[in-house]
Amino acid sequence: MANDASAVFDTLSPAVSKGSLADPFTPPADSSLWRKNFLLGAATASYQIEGAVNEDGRLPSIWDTFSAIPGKVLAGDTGAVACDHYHRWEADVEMLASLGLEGYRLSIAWPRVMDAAGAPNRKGIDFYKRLLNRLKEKGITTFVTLYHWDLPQHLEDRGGWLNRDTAYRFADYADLMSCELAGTVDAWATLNEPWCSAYLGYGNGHHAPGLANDRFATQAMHHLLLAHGLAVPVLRANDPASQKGIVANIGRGTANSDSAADQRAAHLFEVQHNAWILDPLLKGSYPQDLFELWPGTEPLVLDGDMETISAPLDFLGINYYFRTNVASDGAHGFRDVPLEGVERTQMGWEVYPDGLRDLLTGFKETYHNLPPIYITENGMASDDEVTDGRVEDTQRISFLKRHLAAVDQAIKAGVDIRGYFLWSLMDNFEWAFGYERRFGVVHVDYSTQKRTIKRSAELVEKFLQERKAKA
Ligand code: IFM
Repeated sequence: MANDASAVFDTLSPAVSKGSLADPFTPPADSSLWRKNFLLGAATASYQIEGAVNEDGRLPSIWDTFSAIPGKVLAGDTGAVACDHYHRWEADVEMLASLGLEGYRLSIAWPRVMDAAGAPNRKGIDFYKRLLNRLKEKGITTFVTLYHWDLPQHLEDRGGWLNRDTAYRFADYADLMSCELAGTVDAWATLNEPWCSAYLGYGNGHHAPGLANDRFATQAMHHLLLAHGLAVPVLRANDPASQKGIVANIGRGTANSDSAADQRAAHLFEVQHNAWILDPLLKGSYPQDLFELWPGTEPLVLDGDMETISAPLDFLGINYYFRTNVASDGAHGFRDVPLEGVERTQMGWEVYPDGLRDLLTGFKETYHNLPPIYITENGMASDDEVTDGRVEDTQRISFLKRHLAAVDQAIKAGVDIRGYFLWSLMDNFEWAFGYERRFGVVHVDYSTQKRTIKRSAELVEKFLQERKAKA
């Protein structure tokens, strides 16, 4: 399948070009990854893999509605079947365990487990009970995200994240799930990537529910963070032994020149991508520079909200993918200036591992109460094909190796990083890009649902075996 990324791919150095295995995965002997308590796992999300959208009482989510609108998702794809994980979960858990992965990060579909009146949907809850029990039997550490973007449509019909009431409904949902699943979850994350829910969902409309207004984005963000803050004490009360945290996607912004205007643009990029979420969580306030970028968009904040939002966390989940080179837009914002001649992935995203290290070390400086960190997502999409039963995803192997080296550098610089989850365990529904973009370390043939272990997964498995043998 031809695309921009494949053109860039062909220009890569021999060490990372197609078909070469000259750059294997195994980290150097002095890497922190050899520590046996550094958790190495893989992640997925409910709407991206489960399918079975009309089964066992599941209600529609905003992504069912959005993906049914022509033009919103590439090729008109939807999550109706996805990886059919709802029916194939047992084989998928076997596959995860056979790869030796130590951790699994999954999310719960809110519309599967509660009806519109807030009553439990027993069949949906039982699915997650069976899944988590099996993972525990296999000795796999479980990270469970409560909200990975599949808001029940009936809540969106009442305003979704623009309605403060959704935050309270989320706390009810967290209450139900933590009562039901206590003891099978090692770590709870309230939200996955509130930046995407707020900005892509309500700010530019690229994601469900598809609204486009900066003021909506800041208000949606406030209600998402409030939902998080309301849920944390509920999770603590119901499931005291587990860790509680949240997952943020972070973006590296670099300046296109040394000019003060471009430097300021890069700063504003990172305020918009990182400080917008991390400041309220870790400092109890919104960064004022955000409102320089988007004048007049201050959200409505009630007394006590910021204290609720900034309650201490046990961990912070960090998702990192790429950097963006920016310049001043000549007004009070920034504009992207894509760099030429850099390595890119199938998404067109620049491969820039230093950005992960630099952001993590920067957060340690900025936030004195930075909790322990898990890299809850990192990975890349490539145009993978099965040839003679094999998938040689050479660019991914090199990508993972370099990003894990960046994690090691951050650890050596003093950042407390406890684990890393590959995004993703298997190819899946990549939101507005449908099934074309393949992020998995396992290939999925969507016409047969056949899973094929990619070379990257084999090398991760080999490393984990070696690490185990040394322990
Ligand atoms: O697939 C997504 C995931 O759902 C959230 N983080 C980024 C991934 C790749 O775009």
